[in-house]
Amino acid sequence: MSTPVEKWVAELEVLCQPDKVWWFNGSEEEAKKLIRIGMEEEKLNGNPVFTELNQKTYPNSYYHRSHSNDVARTEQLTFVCHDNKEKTGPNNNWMDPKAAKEKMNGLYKGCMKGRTMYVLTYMMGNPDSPYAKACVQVTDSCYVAISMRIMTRMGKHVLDKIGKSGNFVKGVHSIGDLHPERRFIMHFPDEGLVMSFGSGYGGNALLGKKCFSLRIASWLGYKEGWLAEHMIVIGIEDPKGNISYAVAALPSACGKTNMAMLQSALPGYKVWTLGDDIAWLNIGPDGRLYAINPEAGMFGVAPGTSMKTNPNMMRTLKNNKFFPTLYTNTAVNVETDEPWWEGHDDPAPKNAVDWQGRKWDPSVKEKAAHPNSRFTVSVSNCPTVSKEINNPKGVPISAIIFGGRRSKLIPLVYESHDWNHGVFLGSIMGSETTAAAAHTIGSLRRDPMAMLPFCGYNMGDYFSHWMSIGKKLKQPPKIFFVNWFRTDENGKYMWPGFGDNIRVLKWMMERTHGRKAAKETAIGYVPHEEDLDLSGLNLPKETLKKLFEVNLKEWENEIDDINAFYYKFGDKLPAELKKEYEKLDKEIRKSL
Ligand code: SAT
Ligand code: MN
Repeated sequence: MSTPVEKWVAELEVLCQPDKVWWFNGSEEEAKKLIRIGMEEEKLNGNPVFTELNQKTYPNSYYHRSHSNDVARTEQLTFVCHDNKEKTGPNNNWMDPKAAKEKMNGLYKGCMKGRTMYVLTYMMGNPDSPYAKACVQVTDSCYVAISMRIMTRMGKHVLDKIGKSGNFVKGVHSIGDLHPERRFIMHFPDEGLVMSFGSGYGGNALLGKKCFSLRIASWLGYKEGWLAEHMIVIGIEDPKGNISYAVAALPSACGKTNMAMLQSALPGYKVWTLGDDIAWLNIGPDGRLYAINPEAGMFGVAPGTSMKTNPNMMRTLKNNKFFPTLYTNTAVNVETDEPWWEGHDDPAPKNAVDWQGRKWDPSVKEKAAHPNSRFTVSVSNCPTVSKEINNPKGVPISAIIFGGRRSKLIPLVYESHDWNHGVFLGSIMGSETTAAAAHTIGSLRRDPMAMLPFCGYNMGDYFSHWMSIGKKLKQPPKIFFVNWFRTDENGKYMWPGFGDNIRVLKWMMERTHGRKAAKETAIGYVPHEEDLDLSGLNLPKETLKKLFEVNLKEWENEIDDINAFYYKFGDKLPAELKKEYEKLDKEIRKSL
């Protein structure tokens, strides 16, 4: 008698018609074999899938070049297929589930002829955690298979967990012919199923990541009473050795990864890394909020990463505990076989190939590395990895941090009045676009909780769900908002950022332990100037004052913009959020 997993895989074998089926056991030996296959047999675009990097300076590291049209998530081809459009919400593309499946099955028919179907059995979360979920993904890409080994907890033991229950999240992936018009990522939340075709890129193809751990998981959380969030998880240690835990959601290009591995500028303080992208938040038996990071690896943006911006990431990349580390679409120095990217500590190589394999030297105008080039590395290679990373219960959360990139208006840090007001702050989160995002520079994009592309159901219902979680918590975390990017009248950043952000984290921790008072304003609690630890930092009093300034007279446009944004959610917008909006609106109108 075959098990539910075997039955499901057998059906896919008939549909996709691979030459071979390879069930992964998750061992290092197997990963080494697969890397060999990627170097010697499997091809992408006529090139080997992997090439070896300098094993002396970058041990266990391999290079992968994607198809040049396959370098990022494709939101316009990503669908959330609930049985009706309203459940999916204005924040997602919708397709009728039956039509979506027919479309995908058509694409999958015979798509693995001449290829191997890799069967990956893995857990999101520590298998011993009550919050972990068992998953199975099939793929015909050895790059995807190896990436999943880094990003998840993979192995045959997962099959024992699933047993006869048939309780597992399913992922079907084929790289297809990489034609951008035949590239689809379909989610079926009620079935716990993701179908992906035509891309090998992280968020499109590593189905345990954004597809399952955010889109599908957020729906499971809605039904089961927990939250799947686009958040880092960190521990903040004080000089006495007490560690408090926080989660943070920041839009892209706001230093999220740097914060996850922050190197403290304050002596005696230390940040421990638990997660750099995704957090699952559950209410523990004691009524507190607990976080686990369902992932086991980091899929980080390479350009801009250096000893100056993120020393702990650079150290992680040189560590060789876990096999392997991958580099995708960076440049390569052909004299040293080392990866390189814009913003790297090493000077630009004189003799390199760029991310598309073309000869490159510093006189070439185009960038050597793709702006979204990435490394894929196990979190266990990180020198600041928390000893709680595998704690099945997760870590108790004292603070939730939202943030954005705002040149004006928003103080360096402030604290919400209470849970509902904190959810309001998350819901109006927004960031001014940078050159990296292909939008007008400086325009404001609202991205509630940094979840807009990742919430697997109607975002109005999602806001209500946040409200209901708050009601169930006995000791809700405090909610903060940060903005490292406020500028002065000359357009210069007023706050040094990076390792100095520990000063802000320190203030938050003092607030959560009731050790510091704060100034009440219409937008929330702002620190008293003397309460931010500026020791060793030469910051003029005047600057600090401006960093904390709240000038309601300047908020008229902001509140109108929030109103327009909220309008999109129609009747689904919870009454609690409307109330928070109206309170702030009244204060602003009063000040004008
Ligand atoms: O979605 S990924 O995690 O692959 C990266 C991204 O945010 O685009
Ligand atoms: Mn992310």
